[in-house]
Amino acid sequence: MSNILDKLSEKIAYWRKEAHEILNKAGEKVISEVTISQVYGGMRDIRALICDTSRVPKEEGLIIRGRYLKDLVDKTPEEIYYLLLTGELPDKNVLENFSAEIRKRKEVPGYVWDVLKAMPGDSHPMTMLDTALLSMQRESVFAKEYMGLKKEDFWKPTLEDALNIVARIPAVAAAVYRHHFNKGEIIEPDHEMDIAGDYVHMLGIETDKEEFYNLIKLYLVLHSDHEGGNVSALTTQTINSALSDLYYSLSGGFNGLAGPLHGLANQETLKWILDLMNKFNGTPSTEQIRAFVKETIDAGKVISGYGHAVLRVTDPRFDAFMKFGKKHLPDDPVFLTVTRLFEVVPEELKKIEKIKNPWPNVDAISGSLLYHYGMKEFSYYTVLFAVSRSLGLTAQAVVNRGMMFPLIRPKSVTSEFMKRAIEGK
Ligand code: HAX
Repeated sequence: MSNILDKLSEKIAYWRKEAHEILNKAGEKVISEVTISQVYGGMRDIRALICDTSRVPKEEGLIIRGRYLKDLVDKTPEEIYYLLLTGELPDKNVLENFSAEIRKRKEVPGYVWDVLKAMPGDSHPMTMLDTALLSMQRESVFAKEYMGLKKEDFWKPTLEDALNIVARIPAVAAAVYRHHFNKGEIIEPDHEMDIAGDYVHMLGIETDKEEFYNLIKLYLVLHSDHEGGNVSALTTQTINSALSDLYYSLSGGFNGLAGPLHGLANQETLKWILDLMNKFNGTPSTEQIRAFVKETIDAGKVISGYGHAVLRVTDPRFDAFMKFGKKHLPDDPVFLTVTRLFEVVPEELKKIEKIKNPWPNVDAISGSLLYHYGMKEFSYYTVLFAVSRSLGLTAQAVVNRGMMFPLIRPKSVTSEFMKRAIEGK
């Protein structure tokens, strides 16, 4: 795997030098203060992590390695993964070499299928994906090699694990789909296909294959990364900082992604939309939507797919999916409901003072597109998200080990400490 190894060796040497200079020049400079509200409030906006794979300015949304999403929507997951890892988009030759590197690692160990088949049929698809991933921990190159390595080289076996996971996770995820939803035998990977094409092939859904391929490709690109502070990224990197290998770390991140306030929101959103459509026998009117939103809020629930911990505008990933929907499925009733919700929900959420962001996030729309192409089992949607997010989370870990970042270990304080802090003691 000399090409990506050589490229990263060069990049990591440069990034280390850059960090060294920053620390030498301004190590004591204050960049973020911490208020008591932030400590009680989920540490929002405290700048306390480095993540160079992507950033999410609150008024702009996802920017991957300095590039806006609008300039990346036509790329493949392989191109995006190379960009996340190295900071550069590959040219044709580099891409071919990198894609071949991934293709040759596709074979999933046979025992993974046994693990999946042994699980109760009603286990959530995310539990199945996660268990399958964790069962492969014995394959970790990092776990086997780190004892004999210097810290400077920890990123190399981490890269091995990262490439192996990214190459295999679509097959595992497709197997979860076929097994959990009784779709028949698992479909073997095709070693000639790219990540998105093979995933579509292994899911085995009867649909317009070309359009579904384009949707899955876009899906994998849009969900690939979202800086370092979200639940799954922070969890993955915290676990990885203890030198737990990427199988352990990513599995921890996936468990966070499986929460309804994070990645599970795509499942919850589609369920809510279908309930809404069932209640009103089809695409609801504006007034019916207003009533349903009120009913949901009054029941103490959130409107899934709306709001964000960082964003204060419509998520550009939502915009990218909207463009896809308008082009390919403008008359689909579920998609039409999503577009109508977009006209009404922000207005309603703006009326609730405590909600900081009334705008849709990516989960407000992704499910409606999958539903159109025949992936109607919405409890599967977070698995798709996880396949995509594996790109960013593993890239972050490779970079973090390359940078030799230490164990993540912030300080907690007691309520007693807070009381005394208020009194100025
Ligand atoms: N519907 C109803 N209430 C909402 C809301 C929504 N869509 N968004 C925020 N609120 C509420 C919060 O629950 C909170 O209420 P309490 O003070 O009573 O607890 C209050 O408004 C303030 O929240 P906030 O500061 O605006 O938002 P947070 O940073 O606390 O939370 C969330 C961000 C994404 C968790 C939140 O907006 C939410 O629950 N949205 C719905 C779930 C969702 O779509 N999650 C996916 C987010 C994107 C993602 O990670 N994808 O993986």
